[in-house]
Order: sequence, then structure tokens, then C-alpha cells
Amino acid sequence: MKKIKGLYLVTDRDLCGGRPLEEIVLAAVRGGAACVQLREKNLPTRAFVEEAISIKALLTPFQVPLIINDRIDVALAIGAEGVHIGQEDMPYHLARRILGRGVIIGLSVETWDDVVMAERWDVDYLGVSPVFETPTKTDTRGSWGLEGIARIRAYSRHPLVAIGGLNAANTGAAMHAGADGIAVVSAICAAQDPFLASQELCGIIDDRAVIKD
Ligand code: TZP
Ligand code: MG
Repeated sequence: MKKIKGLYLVTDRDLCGGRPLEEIVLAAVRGGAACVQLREKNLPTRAFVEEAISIKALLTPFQVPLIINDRIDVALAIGAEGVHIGQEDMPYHLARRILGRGVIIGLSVETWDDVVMAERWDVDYLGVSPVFETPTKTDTRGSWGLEGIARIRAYSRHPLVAIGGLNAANTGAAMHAGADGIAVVSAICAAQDPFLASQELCGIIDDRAVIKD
């Protein structure tokens, strides 16, 4: 399976300040983002699929994988490299059965029970969610903090992608605590210059953020 390393962009069209999502994604990837998750909570299926096809075409020349949030059907339909599922989405083992072994599946962990359960599964990474409270997503079950990353790192065999409230000021600390990758929404989507924001975050992450096969 393709290695994902470094900075992971999660999209949010509402935070792009009226700029086209394609523009933000392109800037992020040019700035060094190594993975893009298309996260659309309100788009009708047709629009979601069309957007996904467009973003996939944009990412292919960069060999940057596209991960679809929640929607296994959309990922399959457009041949995305992966899906990201949460604890209320399709159960992991069924998602794997549908998608097969070659597709990246990331799983959000929000509680310690989630972390323990995930050890039984061959997930491609855990989304440590959220590290810090964030206005971008408020339906969360508390926050892990940096010590949560360290605790999960010490226990879990899975690569860890930290998400929630991460920015240039705390990305280094999240890496130091044991994250393999850093996922951000607002730090890129809402940035005045998403290219520079992405470049800065990548510089901090350095080449330590490798999600292994
Ligand atoms: N999952 C957990 S926190 C979060 C998601 C999608 C939002 C993170 O947004 P931001 O703006 O990077 O804090
Ligand atoms: Mg979900």
C-alpha cells in the first residue's frame, strides 16, 4: 500500500472563505501536504462524487492519495485510495470487507475503548480525535491532549494521525508526543496563504511523519 507521510489536509469548504476547494487543495499539496481527505457533511451524493472526481484528478499527478470521509460508496465509485471512518460510521470489519486490502482505512479513536478495540483490526492509521478542542468539530467526546497521544503511542501498534486544534504552534509538540502524521482543517483551509501554511507545517513535521505500509 502507498506510504502516506507528513501533513494530512482535511477539507472544509465552509472554511475556505469563498475560495474554490480545488485552489486550497492544490496550494496545500504544492506546499507539501502528502494526503488529502475530502470531508463533505452536507453535499448531496451527486455533488460529492463530482467533487471527488475533480480532486482526484488534481491529486493524481502529485501521487497524493485521496481519502474520502465517511462515504465508502463514494470512495469505491471514484476509485479513491482510502476512506476515513469514525465510530458511528460503517464498522471497520465491514468496511474492510467491502473495500478489500488495497484500500487505506483510517479510523477515528475518541475513547480508550476505541483504541483497545482497534488493536484487533488492521486499520492503516488511527485518527487521534481530537487532540485539542476545536471549533471546527464540536461533537467530540473530550480531547486527548498531548499526553493522550503519548499514551496511545505507548499502547497501539498503529500509525497515529493527530487531529484537532493543530497548528504551527503545537505541531512539533504533537509529533514529539508520538504522532506519525498531523491532520489539519482550519490551519490550511482558513489560512490567508494555504501554500505557505502547508509549507510551514511540513517544515515542522519534517520527515518523521511516515505512515508505514
Ligand atoms: N476530527 C476531529 S477534530 C476535527 C475533525 C475532522 C476537526 C479539526 O479541525 P481543525 O480546524 O484542524 O482544528
Ligand atoms: Mg465519520
